[in-house]
Amino acid sequence: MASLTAAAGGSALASGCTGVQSALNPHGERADALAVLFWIFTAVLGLVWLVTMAGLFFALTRRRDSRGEPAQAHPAVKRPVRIAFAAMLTSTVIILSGLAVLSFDGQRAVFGDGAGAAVTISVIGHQWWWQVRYEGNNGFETANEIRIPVGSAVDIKLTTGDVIHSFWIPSLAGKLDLIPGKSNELRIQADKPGVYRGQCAEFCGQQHAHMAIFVVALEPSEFERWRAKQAAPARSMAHLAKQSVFASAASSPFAALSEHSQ
Ligand SMILES: [Cu+2]
Repeated sequence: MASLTAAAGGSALASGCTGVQSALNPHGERADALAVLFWIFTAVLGLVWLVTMAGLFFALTRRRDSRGEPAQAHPAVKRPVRIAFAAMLTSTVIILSGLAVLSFDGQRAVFGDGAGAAVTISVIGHQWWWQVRYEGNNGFETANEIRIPVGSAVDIKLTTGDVIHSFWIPSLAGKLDLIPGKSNELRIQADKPGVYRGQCAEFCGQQHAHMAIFVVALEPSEFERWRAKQAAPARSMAHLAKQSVFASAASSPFAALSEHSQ
C-alpha cells in the first residue's frame, strides 16, 4: 500500500512536467520555442538570484570594523563601492535587454504567420464547450476535439459565441484569447502522433474548469481517411427503424445493432 501511494505520489509529481498537457513537454515547433525561452529565463534569473543571495550573505556576515566606531552619517563614497554600483547597473541593463530581445524573438516565432497552412479550422468558444468547424467544400463540425495531421501546420481561427475564452494546448503552441467581435488566429503543429490536452485558460463562468479540448494528431493518411468519413453525408436511418437500439446492454449501441441484423 505504501509503495502504491509512493508510486502514485511520484507519478503525480512527474506529471507536473510531462503528460498530455505541459508546456515543458513540447511536441511542436512553436511550443519548442516557448519551452526554450522558459528554460533560458529560468537559468539566467536563477543565476541572478544566486549572485544576489551571495552578495547579501557576504554583506551580512562580513566582519565589522575592528575599531567598532559607529558608522558615519554621510560616509564618502569609496571607489570600490562606485565600481560595484556601476557593475550592477550595467549588468542589469545588459541582462534585461537580452531577455527582452529573446522575448520579442520568441513572440515572433510563436505568433508570426508562416507559409499557407495544410488545414484551417475554426474554433468557436461557448459556455462551456468548443465548437470545431472544418472549413472547405465538405465542411463538417466536431465538439471538444480537434483532429490534425502530424507534421503539418494547422491554422486555428478563434472566435467566441459569448464571453472571452482562451485557447491553449500547452504541448503544441502558445495561448490565445477568443474575444467577442474579433477573430484571432493561432497556428499549431504536432511533431508526433498523440493526444494533447488543452484547457480554456480564461475564467468564463461556473463550468470554466470543465472546458477542456483534446487535439488528436494522426498520421496524414489516417487523418485524410477520418476527414473523408466525417465529410461524407449521413447514412439514411430508415433501415434502423424496426430495430431496437437499446435492447442490448452492450457497451456500444452499434455493436447491438449489428447483432440484431444478423
Ligand atoms: Cu471558457
